[in-house]
Amino acid sequence: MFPPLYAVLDEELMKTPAVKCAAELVSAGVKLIQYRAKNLSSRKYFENCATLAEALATRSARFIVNDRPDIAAMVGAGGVHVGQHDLHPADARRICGTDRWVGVSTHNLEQVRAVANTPVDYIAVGPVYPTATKKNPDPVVGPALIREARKLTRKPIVAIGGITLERAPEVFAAGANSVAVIRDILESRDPAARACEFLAVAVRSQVASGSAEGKSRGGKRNG
Ligand code: TZP
Ligand code: MG
Repeated sequence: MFPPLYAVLDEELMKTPAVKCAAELVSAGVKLIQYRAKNLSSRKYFENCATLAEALATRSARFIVNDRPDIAAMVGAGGVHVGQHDLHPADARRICGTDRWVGVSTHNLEQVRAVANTPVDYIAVGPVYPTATKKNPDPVVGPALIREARKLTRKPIVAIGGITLERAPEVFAAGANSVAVIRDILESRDPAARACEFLAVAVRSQVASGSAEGKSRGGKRNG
């Protein structure tokens, strides 16, 4: 099963040190964690990624490095996430090998189609809703693009951009396998408790939609 919650640790929005924040989220049951830092030097980004990779190595979560396949490979991370302006997923794959995940951001159906038959491990689609987190975001795509993407690919789809606990059921119902969340978790008073709530919403949504994930948990198909 693809992890239904993808917690993204943005360096500028974390209220506790990254390693502590990551450890708390993993203890809450989060299985997929990305580190994102847009304003650090390459050297500092590498150092922080190395520290996080080491801290998470013995944990049950996969650690994804944003933007930089080279750093993901060097620190022994569990994967890399590339956008439309980063290295092409095929080149990220050459650097990261087959054991690490390569995920890619898409913002329209054409971009989804372009990666649907390439060896990426998941396709992120967004921004689904307005977001203040990403600088110069692409236009909001709404859950409609998740529905269209779902028809195009069986690869895991990760919804991103403005995802809140309240909006999560709608994107799972549209066909997302997972929600990537920054602000709603990091800015809450208790990020680990908030993550738990997301995980509970994911289970309820997947059972309600009769997805494979829901059925593997013993849920019944709805109609
Ligand atoms: N890519 C598309 S939207 C976004 C990224 C990195 C930011 C998502 O952050 P938030 O705070 O969950 O809206
Ligand atoms: Mg990027």
